[in-house]
Amino acid sequence: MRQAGRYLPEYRKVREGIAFFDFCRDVERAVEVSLQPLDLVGTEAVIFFSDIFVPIPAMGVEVDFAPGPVIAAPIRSRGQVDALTNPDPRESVPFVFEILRRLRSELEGRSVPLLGFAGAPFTLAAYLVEGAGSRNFSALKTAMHREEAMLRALLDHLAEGVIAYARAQIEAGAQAFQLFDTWAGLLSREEYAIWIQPQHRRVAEALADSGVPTILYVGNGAHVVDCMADTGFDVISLDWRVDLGRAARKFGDRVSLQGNLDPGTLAASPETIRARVGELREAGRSARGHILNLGHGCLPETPVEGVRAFTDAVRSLQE
Ligand code: 1CP
Repeated sequence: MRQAGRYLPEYRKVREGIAFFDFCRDVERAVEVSLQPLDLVGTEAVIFFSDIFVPIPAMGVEVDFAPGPVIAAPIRSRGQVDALTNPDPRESVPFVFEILRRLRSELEGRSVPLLGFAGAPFTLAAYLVEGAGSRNFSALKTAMHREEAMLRALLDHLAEGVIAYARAQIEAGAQAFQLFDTWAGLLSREEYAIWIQPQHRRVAEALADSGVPTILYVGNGAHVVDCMADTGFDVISLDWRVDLGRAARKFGDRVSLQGNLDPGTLAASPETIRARVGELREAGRSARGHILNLGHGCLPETPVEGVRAFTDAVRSLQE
């Protein structure tokens, strides 16, 4: 969960004086910051440095970062959706696959898995319709009721793009694939089942023969954990609002779990962090598999020593 980034001084140094999208396209720098968390905080997997918006400009949407994504012309009409394209990502964002290939060769012999990722159709659509991040995404919710066909067409277009992008990442060496649906928890259970679950099923089904494990993250999704478990993803990644032990007992025979320490807890003492990690480990025991992780990404103000205390605690429990 957001392993690289502003909480690391070493990241900020490489990031200096370069626009975010140029950084994502710079293979050397992207490989360097992807590997930083391995050596600096002791993670046991690497996620390639990029952002969920990297493949979006090639669809015909102007995106900037300030510091979160900002869309020059928010998508509100069917005509705008129909004008979107879905080019082969291997041609439109070739640097992404170069970064993955380079990381695989760097990681050879270190037994460290490399994760690919993409933004889920709903989360991408949330920004594309709203125009930027938002507390309640009211333009998106308005579109759900007043521009239903437009929003459906947009989600379908994005799902097709996500599937092609995931496949190309796996071809380039990604050994697991995580779909981030950060904003899916904004919807009620009923609306989630209508708007979001079918898209998750579609992505899981398309990747079922890819040979790599698939992971689904939903932010603020404590009310839809059963829906997440019923999509075909191999692992469901939960935020800290979910009772991990309960999820493990109810769904742990069907799916593996990932999570779910509140990243805010990384400000606590090493003893507190270790105790919380121990509790999470016990809670996850009854699931067929459990990846100890945070429940969302590190924040810029996250203390590096807290992240280290987390990985140290996880490692000591494995011994
Ligand atoms: O200024 C900076 O240095 C940029 C900060 C930053 C970073 C480090 C952004 C802008 N994106 C990223 C990297 C990133 N984003 C990764 C790389 C892997 C890693 O280092 O762990 C990944 C997987 C993402 C995914 C992402 N971007 C998501 C989904 C996961 C999540 O965190 O919920 C979302 C919603 C985004 C949008 C985004 N990109 C950047 C920001 C600040 C945001 C959030 C904006 C908002 O709050 O609406």
